[in-house]
Amino acid sequence: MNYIDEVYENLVRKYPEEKEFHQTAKEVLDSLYKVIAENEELYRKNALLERLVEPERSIVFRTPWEDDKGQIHVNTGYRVQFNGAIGPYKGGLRFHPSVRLGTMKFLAFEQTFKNSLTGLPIGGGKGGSDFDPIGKSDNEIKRFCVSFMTELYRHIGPDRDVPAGDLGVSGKEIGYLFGQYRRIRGSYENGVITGKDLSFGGSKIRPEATGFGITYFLQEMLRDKGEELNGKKIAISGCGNVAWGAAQKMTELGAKIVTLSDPSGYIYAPEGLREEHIRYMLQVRSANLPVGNFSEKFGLEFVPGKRPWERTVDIAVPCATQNELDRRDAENLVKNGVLMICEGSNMPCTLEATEYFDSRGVTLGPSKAANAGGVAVSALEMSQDSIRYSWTEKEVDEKLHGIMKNIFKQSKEMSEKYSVTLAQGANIAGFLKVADAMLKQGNY
Ligand code: NDP
Ligand code: 2IT
Repeated sequence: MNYIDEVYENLVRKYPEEKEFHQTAKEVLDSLYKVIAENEELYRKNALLERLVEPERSIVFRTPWEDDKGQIHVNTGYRVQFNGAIGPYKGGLRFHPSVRLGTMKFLAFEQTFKNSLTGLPIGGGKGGSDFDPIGKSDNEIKRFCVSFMTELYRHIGPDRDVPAGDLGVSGKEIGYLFGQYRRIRGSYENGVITGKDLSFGGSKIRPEATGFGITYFLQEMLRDKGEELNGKKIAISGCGNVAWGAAQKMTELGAKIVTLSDPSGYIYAPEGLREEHIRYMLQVRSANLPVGNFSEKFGLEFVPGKRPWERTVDIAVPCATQNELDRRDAENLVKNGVLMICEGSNMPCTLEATEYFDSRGVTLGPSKAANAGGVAVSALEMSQDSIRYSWTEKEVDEKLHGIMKNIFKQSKEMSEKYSVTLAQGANIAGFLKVADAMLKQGNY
């Protein structure tokens, strides 16, 4: 049997429950056929692919915490240290009730290739918990973060593993987590976590970085097709950190953002979001308000229980969560003339949706490449913490812009070299660097 198919079948047999991990593994492995064929004997002999799909380490721990009434609850904490060949494990923490080990493995696997694409020395990791921050008081969130870090601290460090935020984890939680780490360690190692406030070693532009990076990547995709962002009608999903950064930069560059969403439905702004709407997104995110509030406050149309993909737009930019755009959504978008898709959230398109876009010639900017700006600025935050210095907004933004352009360039070059899609080109570029480092370091 073909080496790639063999590795994939074994992993499905070994971990039958981990559907999201199967999905990302299949997507990546399927893009490597031509690359593996060039050197199959070497890769097989070194069990390179078997090692690539098995995390170096998965840590699972009990996280008890006390609610405001004195009742104790128990959640499960995770940290998957997937691949440390090119640098310390790096990746966010997700607090969401859907989190399981398989979710963490899928995200940490994706992170390995994404981090490699940034060109910066960071390995792949991800962590989190099935804790649901929605409906919790500030004190409950704080007690949860303290408990989570009281176990996590022994597995992380500025040269070892560096967490950050993700879905459900933003600056506030990062502050509580770092405070507890510092207390336990008794030394000021602020490079241990990124996404910090500016007052204790955070980087300028980190909150905006993922969304700005998506915009810069989209600009490259458009330029490549002889198009420009100015005047484009764009559907964004989600209403959190990533959606906010993307809406802000795309609007500044002349695009019209016509939708935002959450699990309850979406809002429609036919003339495009205005500055006051984008500012209000921050309040919605921090107070966990439903997007329907845009309707009460600004009179925008709210469509309950539906996704934004039913609208006629030039570009779709999913920024909420995994598998939020399926084959039916893809058919709708194509029927309505969508030009391209730029993925903001991790793995937003199902495999069937991606295949459909490919079959209809719709270019897809893959999340591993398009949303790498967040982790890239996290790595720049680590650099600033190491040299005990802080770069200006302009300096960080310019570095981010250069990194995103370079990610597009690498992905495009690989897609041309191997006659594959842009998404597959990104996987190949990310893979080659990690594989090279793994082979040169022996058999770990
Ligand atoms: P946030 O928690 O800030 O925001 C997530 C948003 O998506 C919220 O508005 C949330 O609504 C909404 N949402 C969640 N689940 C669904 C769903 N099933 N259907 C519709 N809307 C949903 O997270 P981020 O913005 O940080 O992350 C969004 C995505 O981007 C994730 O996939 C994350 O992994 C990825 N990402 C994040 C980076 C970062 O730096 N933060 C970097 C790169 C990728 P509600 O709050 O009501 O649930
Ligand atoms: O998915 C991601 O790239 C993130 N959540 C950001 C990770 C990071 O370490 O900044």
